[in-house]
Amino acid sequence: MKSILNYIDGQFVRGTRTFTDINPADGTVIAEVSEADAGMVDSAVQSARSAQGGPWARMGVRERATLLYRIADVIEKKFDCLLAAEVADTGKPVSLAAKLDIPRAAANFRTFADLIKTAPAEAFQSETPDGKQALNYAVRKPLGVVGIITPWNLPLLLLTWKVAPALACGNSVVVKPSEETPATATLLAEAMAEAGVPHGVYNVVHGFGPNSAGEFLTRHDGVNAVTFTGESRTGAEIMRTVAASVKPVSFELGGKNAAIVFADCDFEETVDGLSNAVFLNTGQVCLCAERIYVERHIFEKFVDALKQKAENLRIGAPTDTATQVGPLISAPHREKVLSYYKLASQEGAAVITGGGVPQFGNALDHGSYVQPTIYTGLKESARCVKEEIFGPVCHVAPFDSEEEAVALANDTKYGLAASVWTSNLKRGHRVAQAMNVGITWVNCWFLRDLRTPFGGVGLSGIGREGGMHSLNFYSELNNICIRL
Ligand code: NAD
Ligand code: 6OD
Repeated sequence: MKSILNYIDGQFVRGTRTFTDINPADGTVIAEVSEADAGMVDSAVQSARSAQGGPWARMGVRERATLLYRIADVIEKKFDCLLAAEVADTGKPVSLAAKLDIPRAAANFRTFADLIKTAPAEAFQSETPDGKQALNYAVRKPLGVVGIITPWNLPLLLLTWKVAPALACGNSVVVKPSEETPATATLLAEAMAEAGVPHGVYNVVHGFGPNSAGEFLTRHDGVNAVTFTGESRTGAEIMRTVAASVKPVSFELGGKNAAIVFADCDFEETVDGLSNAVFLNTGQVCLCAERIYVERHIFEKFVDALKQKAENLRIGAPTDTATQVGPLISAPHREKVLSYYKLASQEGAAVITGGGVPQFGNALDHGSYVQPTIYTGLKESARCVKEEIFGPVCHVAPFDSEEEAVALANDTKYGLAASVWTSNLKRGHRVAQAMNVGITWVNCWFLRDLRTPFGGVGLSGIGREGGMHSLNFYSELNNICIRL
């Protein structure tokens, strides 16, 4: 059987225990994964600390950027291998991973290589109280060792979204990928070695959260900062763990994102856009729209059109290039999503489409599939409208005025993303600015420019990633004041 190993100080290392990596499309075992115990996590952190004193620390910014470009090149060279591993681990359609996940991994390294070469430093000409001159300038230094903990929905994309800026700033990292999707983090170690990244700069420990590699890493005194993407509840736990040592944290957490559809929208474009926003990656993107508010005149027409889209989606094997919807990540996650499908009916929802499990009559019946699902008729206080489900499902409700739509969209403890669909430019700006979220798209969704701030408010996170925001998190600014 294939083994997925930890990577510490440039060596692939077995753990004392193993767990299985399962293909969610058919329930088969892909590999056995070596779990890092507390001692191995400690070795990984020590190796990352040693790297802070080695050739990595002496490397200039230009040389570091060159290395990041080389990592991107190796990722592209290993495209097929990374693609196959990501598809097997996640069950996402191969067409999606080929278009989104793997190209973004390379783009993440190139973006932060470009940025670090041109990152400005602040400087101020100042005056002393006695009228003399002083000069203040800031220098950017690495934080040291960064602990990186990532989820399963976009494994390589989200891992490299953190590793690339952390390395660009001169840090060394210990990463703990999700136990559900361990493969590409270890394959990235091979890419790092091939690109010539010094030993100890990139380390991987596999395992779970509490009382396992995740907690051992966040609790470790040798870790200077923690960056985490995952559930809001997990973020709260990590916050408690790191509080004792006052480590800086960056958190990208859950969402219950709203879309607002005005009657003056481009109808076809909106239905296409929102079908994508609800069902992409089987609804397992933190930015997915689980709540859609539609102006009353076009409510019925919109629900019918979205229903047609949902029913025409091709559900199937992730490796089939025609597949648009794959399985959920795991059997337990399917149980969770199906429990919300059941709850929606108990809460009084009308099921417009879906609500169950598709039947294939082949090995996919052992996979974690659910039907794309649309509900209407729920009260705004219903749990299915308030809680993140993280599946291919949305609730659609009508509204009568712009003010009402804004109030409904903002009535949530989350605040990650929103989308607004209208051909009225003034209203587009006005409503976008009224959204209590970190990211609002107007007439589009998940259209990314990697230099822009990305993050959430409320239960959706702390801090911003992207562009200079990432570079500022992953560096310490040391201000130097010189009396002239
Ligand atoms: P999760 O919180 O269950 O797990 C994420 C990671 O944290 C895993 O590697 C896990 O092993 C680790 N972990 C769990 N408990 C831990 C602990 N106590 N200490 C240290 N590490 C711990 O999340 P998930 O189920 O993998 O991902 C889905 C969630 O992630 C959804 O809520 C989704 O909205 C969110 N998400 C948010 C963003 C964003 O950018 N805001 C992006 C992707 C996913
Ligand atoms: O595109 C990104 O940079 C990003 N962080 C996406 C997150 C998606 C959440 O599932």
